[in-house]
Amino acid sequence: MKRFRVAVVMAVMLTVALTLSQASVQASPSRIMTPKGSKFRPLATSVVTAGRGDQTGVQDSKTPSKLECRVSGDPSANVLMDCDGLTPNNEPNIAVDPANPNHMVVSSNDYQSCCDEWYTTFNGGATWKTGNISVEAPGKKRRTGSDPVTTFDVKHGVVIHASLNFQNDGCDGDVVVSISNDGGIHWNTVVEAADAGGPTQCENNGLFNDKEWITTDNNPASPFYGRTYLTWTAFHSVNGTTTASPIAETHSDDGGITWTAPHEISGSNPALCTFQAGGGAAGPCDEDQFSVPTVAPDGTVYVSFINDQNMALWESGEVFDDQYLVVRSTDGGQTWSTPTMIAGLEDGSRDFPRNVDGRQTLTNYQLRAPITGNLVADPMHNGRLYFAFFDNRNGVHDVASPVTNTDVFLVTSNDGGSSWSSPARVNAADSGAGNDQWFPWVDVDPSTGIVGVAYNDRSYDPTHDTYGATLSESPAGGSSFTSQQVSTAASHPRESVFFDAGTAAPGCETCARFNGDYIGLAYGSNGRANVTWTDMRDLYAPLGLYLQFIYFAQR
Ligand SMILES: [Ca+2]
Ligand SMILES: [Ca+2]
Ligand SMILES: [Ca+2]
Repeated sequence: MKRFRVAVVMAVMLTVALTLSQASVQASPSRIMTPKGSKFRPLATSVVTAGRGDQTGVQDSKTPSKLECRVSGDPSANVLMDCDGLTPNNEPNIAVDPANPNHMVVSSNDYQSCCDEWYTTFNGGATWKTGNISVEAPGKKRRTGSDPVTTFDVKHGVVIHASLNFQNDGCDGDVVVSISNDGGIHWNTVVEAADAGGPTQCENNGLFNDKEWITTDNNPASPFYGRTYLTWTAFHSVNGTTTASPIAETHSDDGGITWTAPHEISGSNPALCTFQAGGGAAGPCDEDQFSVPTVAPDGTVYVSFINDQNMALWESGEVFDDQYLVVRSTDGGQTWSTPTMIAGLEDGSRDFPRNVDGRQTLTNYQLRAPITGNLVADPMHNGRLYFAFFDNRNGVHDVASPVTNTDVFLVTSNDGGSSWSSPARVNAADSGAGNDQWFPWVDVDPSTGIVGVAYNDRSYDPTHDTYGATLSESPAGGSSFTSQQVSTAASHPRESVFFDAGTAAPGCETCARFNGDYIGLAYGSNGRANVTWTDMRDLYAPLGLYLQFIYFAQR
């Protein structure tokens, strides 16, 4: 689902700018925290009536998951993953079985079902079975699933898929998991890992859990082997005002069936979390979003998350440049360190254009483009961490009308997140309005330590109207990258069947406002990079516009 704090900026920046112009930067500006308008708008699906492939699906006799269809293709080129119909799939995540690199599970948002889509291969991506997942137990209120993420738990022999299930009125947002005992073909009804308190708890009033991520400690030498960690954002609101959004954590030692009581882990740091909504002393780092956990070989757990409270990062006349923070646990998630800063971002109130929904976007696009960076622990070096992100530091920023030339950056820590390198640009040097690289995902080859970053890339088109997918790789350490184009055709987000911006965006009426908030990359033990992304190459001829599907490639 994903609420983004940046969406509130437009509503309050005038007030805050006035405050800043009248007071020193050190003074705490007042901010009225309002709901983020986070719901996905209904899709314009009525124009699409013709399906393709096997849309009927087979309700499984043993479990409530549904097998819809099969796809095949050449992973050394590109594989179209969707065969369930014309409605969009986006926001793909990919997980590789640590014990078998040819066994992988991809998941995505699925607009043809209540919930998420699963895609499972046992032959390195040449053929996939795919279907619907995140189904509620009989008798429970049907809810919408979103925010797909999947992990392999080698010790317990299961695949665990996490999603956010909520009611369509924005209430009862619970973090749930679906468990598969056969490698990702049949999935059970969901287990509630974090209960937001029932239907009376809504995103605008009460506790609403959002944007979870999941990972498993699969190292047999770790003291916490077989423990699965789940983190998310706990949005607390009172009568439409968000009061806090700390990161919460729970973990499971039985393959996802039972979970510990959730607790907050984002902590406090008076030097880094200076802005406090409604006043109060600097300290609590509780305005957070988009947490990602990762586990080092020694069992140390690290969690990164974005935070907007560091006023030292805000240039004169603007607010809410974000920072990424990290916390760590050396006792299996029982206690957590004070947060330290990974990197400061150029993504404040005057750094990006806004789309028709008030979301941060890219020049000449309407796609919402939040800074969803991820953290990964090097599986070969305890204490070495990589973090990938993008921002507009190389574009026109800190002005009333920003122009994007976003780049992807990597930072490295060799001391468990206490200190970080300066950002190294991952993509090739470029210039020009709209020459954007965004939505990076970083992973490490467990056989060599090579670090790779996959991302969306507008450099392949001289007009930057279309985008492709790129994989950049560096030797261990992440200091010098070589890049290759992974996508074999251009994506057309300015000519989209779905999520169109409409007349509110003159000249960009058919521009898509949404194609997910991240893409996926995962290395297998065979040293192969597995990339999956939201692709918009497929033309829907009756409208002359393009569809939105998941694609896969192996390099
Ligand atoms: Ca489906
Ligand atoms: Ca800025
Ligand atoms: Ca760029």
